[in-house]
Amino acid sequence: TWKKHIVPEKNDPASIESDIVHHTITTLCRGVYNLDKLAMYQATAHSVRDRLLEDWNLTQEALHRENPKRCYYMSMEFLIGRALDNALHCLHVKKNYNQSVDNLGFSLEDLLCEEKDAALGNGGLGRLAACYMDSAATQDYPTWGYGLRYQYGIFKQMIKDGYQTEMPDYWLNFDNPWEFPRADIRYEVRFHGYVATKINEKGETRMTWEGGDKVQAMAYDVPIPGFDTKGCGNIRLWSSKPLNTFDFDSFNAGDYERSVAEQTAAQNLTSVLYPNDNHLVGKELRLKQEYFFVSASLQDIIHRFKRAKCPWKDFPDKVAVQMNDTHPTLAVPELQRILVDIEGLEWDDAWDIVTRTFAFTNHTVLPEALECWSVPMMEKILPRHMQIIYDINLFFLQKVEKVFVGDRDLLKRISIIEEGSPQQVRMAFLAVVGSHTVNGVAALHSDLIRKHLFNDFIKYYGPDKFINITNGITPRRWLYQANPDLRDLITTTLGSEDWATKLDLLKGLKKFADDTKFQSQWAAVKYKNKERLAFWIKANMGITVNPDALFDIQVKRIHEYKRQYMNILSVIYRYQSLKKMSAEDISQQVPRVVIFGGKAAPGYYIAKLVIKLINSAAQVINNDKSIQDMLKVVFIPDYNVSLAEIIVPASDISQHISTAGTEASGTSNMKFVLNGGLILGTVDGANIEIGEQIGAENIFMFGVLSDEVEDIRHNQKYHGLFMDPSLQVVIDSIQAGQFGDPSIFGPLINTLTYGGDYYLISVDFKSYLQKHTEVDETYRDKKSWVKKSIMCTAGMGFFSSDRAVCEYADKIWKLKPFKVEA
Ligand code: 26R
Repeated sequence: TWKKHIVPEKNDPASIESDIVHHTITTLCRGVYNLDKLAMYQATAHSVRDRLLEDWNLTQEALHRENPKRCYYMSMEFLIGRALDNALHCLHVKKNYNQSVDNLGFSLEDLLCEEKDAALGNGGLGRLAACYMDSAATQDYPTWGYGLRYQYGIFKQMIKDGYQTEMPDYWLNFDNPWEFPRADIRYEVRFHGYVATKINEKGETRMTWEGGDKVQAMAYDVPIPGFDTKGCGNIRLWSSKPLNTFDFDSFNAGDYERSVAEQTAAQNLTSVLYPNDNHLVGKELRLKQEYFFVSASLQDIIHRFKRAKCPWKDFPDKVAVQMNDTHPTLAVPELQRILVDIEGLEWDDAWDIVTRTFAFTNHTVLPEALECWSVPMMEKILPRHMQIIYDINLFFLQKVEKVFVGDRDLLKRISIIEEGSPQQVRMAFLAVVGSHTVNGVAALHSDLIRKHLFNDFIKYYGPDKFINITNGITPRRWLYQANPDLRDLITTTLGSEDWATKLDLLKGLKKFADDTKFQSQWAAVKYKNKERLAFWIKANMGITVNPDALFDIQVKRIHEYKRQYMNILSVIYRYQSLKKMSAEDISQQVPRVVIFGGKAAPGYYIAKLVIKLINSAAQVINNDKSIQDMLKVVFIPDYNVSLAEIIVPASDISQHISTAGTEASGTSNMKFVLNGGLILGTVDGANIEIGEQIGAENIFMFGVLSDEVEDIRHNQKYHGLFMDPSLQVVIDSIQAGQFGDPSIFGPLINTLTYGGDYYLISVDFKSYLQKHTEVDETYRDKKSWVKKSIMCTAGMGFFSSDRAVCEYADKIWKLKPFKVEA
């Protein structure tokens, strides 16, 4: 049929070669004689994308025809990274592409690096969304992502004089082959205006939202290839455009410039991803982004639902919506508004539909990260929603009050509206009330939100509404693609590559853990990955690191609760210890390379000082000949998904050392262990479950437990701090100017002393140093280390995002796979 005319059917190297040349001439309009790498990447990407199209169309047509229940994953962030390598693996055409690109005089691995990361996320939450889209597509779940098409992703980080500076990430500068603009899919989104009453066709009085300003949302589709399946998923991203109407009022007033300015403002709505991770800065533009996102997505979902002409009460049988944290929570009052004001349903019938549709995932317990919006701001921008939220709250509190008669304190605590001036809307509470299920992202985290954040809600709803789904990561990107040598070794050893979609099969490696030959193959792979990272560091930073040293890595957003500060303090302690040793003793030490990476929110002063301290310490330590290269410190700039793919396979140890109870889950911990790296970590987040899966003997854990933290903080407040002497020595050396002008670090040091050491660095410091010693001693015994490394990978089956997505589908979405036949 017609498809045959456009879809490439042959995947032999010669056919691929001619497809690439074809795109060079047609899509790029360039001659083959003056091609640079970027152009060659683009032609290659277009030819790969052609091969995805058939799957995408097949899947979407079949879904349209059969109309099964679907799930929509609503997320303000998708931290996807690069697409080309992933697509090549999913389609199983990488070998042949290698050959074709080679024939054309380029190297495929070089071309892959030409692609800009799609960095539409801050960190954990955004990357999780990307992993879940991969797993949903691979397992044929009819799931779409909805998000925003920011023109600027997370900023580029540069280090100048040891300090972080930020540069805009204008990632759409060149053509992006991985998105399809859908000029025909547009919706109007309103802001401001006023609420009026009207009489509808049934003669009932209804509210109506009128006036205000409108902008347009246009859809861009990003195909998400599944691995080993014809099925192909989709993320629909919205971009704001000016409404193509003419503002006659402005025109009549002769104010042409103002008309244009308004159009520009409309476009700016989706310009930039807010770079704050775990810290709310209640900006009006951010609230507008959230509503724009929710409004466009719901209009699209409802448009699709209506095509099948089902009655409204069936909506929850056709549609499940997962809210990735509270950022999409305005979807709750928005759906209620559409059903009551526009579709004419009764309040209770509408509310029943709403609460059977939505579910909500909480990703953080940090109080400063919980979204609250001021009522006056909300009233101004979304007047009708504010009324609906008040009504939702009123009906909810009335029901609570029936069960807990006269408990004023409870009502005050549980209210969606927080009293104060101004009043605030607690988005997490609105999300709980508007959802049928709420989940945390690791066992400990889910326990903690049941015990604290949502405890009052359990009194009313009972415990079943609050469940745990431990996070997962996609083994395709994070092992199969990022670690080709380990992939091949595992595949040969297990006899097939089925583990890539059934990660539990990795446990088959356990029986080789004592096999000397396998151990040395395993160690050789790790060594090669460390060489690859060492090469990158040399080439990009000019620092020489020795792959024989123990690679000790901490890469994640820079935040006080993640305690990169404690890490660098311990590095300085190690440095001081080396300085006290004789040359002979120094030569007997285990050499270490300590690697940091991560971005600080641009307004997060203390986090930026941590980066400066790391770089200042590195400067001194790396240039001190007397320690015989036994210690090196590297801060890798601009940590992102693509860099993670090089860094993760190269760790001996990675650090996940948050104050107990503060890291909801962590997912990079899973990535490192999957690649045979050991963890040095606190009893927090998913570290705990990782330890249970791989065995306590294969993980280095230390520090106080989460249920001790409150008491310790209380004691510190009333009885003062106990500063560990080893920590005091380190602080003294900073204050003595050993790492440059000490006045720079004053505010940072104050967080330990005058700040009351909120994150308990001085409390955990001693046991942290002890664990470091244990790590060194264990590393000396290469054989037992390799065995641990093998046992790490072998025990990680549980942490596949395939398992996590299955749990969401079974327990929350009530969703079945929908297989597309070839
Ligand atoms: C609203 C704004 C201030 C904001 C708050 C928090 C923006 C972004 C965030 C990011 C948070 C929610 C986040 O990324 N949390 C991380 O989610 C991961 C995936 O579940 C967890 O692994 C990780 O522990 C958690 O910090």
